Amino acid sequence: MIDGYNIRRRQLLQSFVAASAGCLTWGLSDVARAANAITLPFENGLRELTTAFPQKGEMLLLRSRPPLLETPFSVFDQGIFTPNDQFFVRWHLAGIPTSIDARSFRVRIHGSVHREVVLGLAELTRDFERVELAAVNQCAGNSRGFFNPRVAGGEWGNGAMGNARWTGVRLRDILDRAGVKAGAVQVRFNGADAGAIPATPDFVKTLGVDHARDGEVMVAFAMNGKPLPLLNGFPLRLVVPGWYSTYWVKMLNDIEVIDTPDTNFWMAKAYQIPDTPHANVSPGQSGVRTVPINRMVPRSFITNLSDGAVVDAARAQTIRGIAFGGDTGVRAVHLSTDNGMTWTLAKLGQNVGKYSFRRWEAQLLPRHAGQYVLKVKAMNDDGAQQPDTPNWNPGGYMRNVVESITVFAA
Ligand SMILES: Nc1nc2c(c(=O)[nH]1)N[C@H]1C(S)=C(S)[C@@H](COP(=O)(O)O)O[C@H]1N2
Ligand SMILES: [Mo]
Repeated sequence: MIDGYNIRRRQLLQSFVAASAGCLTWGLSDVARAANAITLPFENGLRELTTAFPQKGEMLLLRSRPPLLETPFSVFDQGIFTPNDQFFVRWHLAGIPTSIDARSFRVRIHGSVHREVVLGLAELTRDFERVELAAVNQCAGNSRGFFNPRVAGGEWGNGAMGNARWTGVRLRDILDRAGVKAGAVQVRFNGADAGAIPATPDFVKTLGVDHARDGEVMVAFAMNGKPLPLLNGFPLRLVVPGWYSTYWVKMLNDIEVIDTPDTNFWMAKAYQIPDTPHANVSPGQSGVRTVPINRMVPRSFITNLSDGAVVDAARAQTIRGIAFGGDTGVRAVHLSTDNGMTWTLAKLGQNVGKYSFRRWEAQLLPRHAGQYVLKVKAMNDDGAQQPDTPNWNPGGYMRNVVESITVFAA
């Protein structure tokens, strides 16, 4: 199904070693002052383009340490898989290992289990069935910069997302090796990163036991057929298809089965959304019950034209882009070229799995010179559609309003 994609174990292990051999360092001083910059269309949207980060090509710089790097939007026009070297990067804590020794790296499975298990990369790639799936990894705060009124947090444009083919082993198989005890309720994941000071709560995330054992949640060791870049979680990360990437714990070295619900900061305080339809509240509204963020919602984007583009009024143009369904597949994408008055069904590209980006394309037939407001709207396999008006919440989470750009036919 996925063409020519079959990494052999030996190659994989060799590339692990190669990837971990060099000591990868970066820091404020290493970040070259690039001449290039991009202005995102909101207040304080000027972003330097940087190539100063290890294993990364040109990225929009939001913050150096810990790094926040956004994918330049033009990358999404090139295909449905986001190249590893331009895949966005987001870390919360300053203490990120700058090198990992693939030979000695271990992940420990412990807690409410019958036997503690410690696995190296050799065992993981040898003793478990290998699985593979295409899935979108999207930050809960993707597009936060567009929130109005503005909210605190990483002021991302639309590039805090990416789609990759993930290869790894089922979390269920690993948990079964340890034997989850009856009465266990959740599974907690921790990576090799740490805060700069002990008072900073360690970044840990939790899933319910049934979700963790659903056979789709994966411990991935490869991304688009190659070891994960260090900044995307080398050598192992959790992949939680259909859920926001806050759960996709990177540099995963600790899996703990727990028998009481987790109350740590990153579950109980951070990444909480209003328990309202579409996580939507009015600015200033108080007393709203919140829940941990969870499933993604559908989105779609035009990728071959940007706002303000000039197109040829004398001929039909192909408009194309990407869509994803969130926690299920894309059922339909509609394009409007008259500011939402009428809609036409777009043609969908190849379906490589329900959690993946999917291509769409449609025609613009300018009948006269002038302005055209283009809108694109996706519906997922559960019938959920993008809303016509933006949702709002204090965390700046889950934006998925119908996107709109204006082009000029001349
Ligand atoms: N260990 C660790 N894993 C982490 C995080 C982190 O700070 N530390 N951040 C999470 C969040 S909020 C996001 S958006 C994704 C980003 O994944 P990426 O950097 O591979 O794009 O990593 C997730 N996994
Ligand atoms: Mo995130």
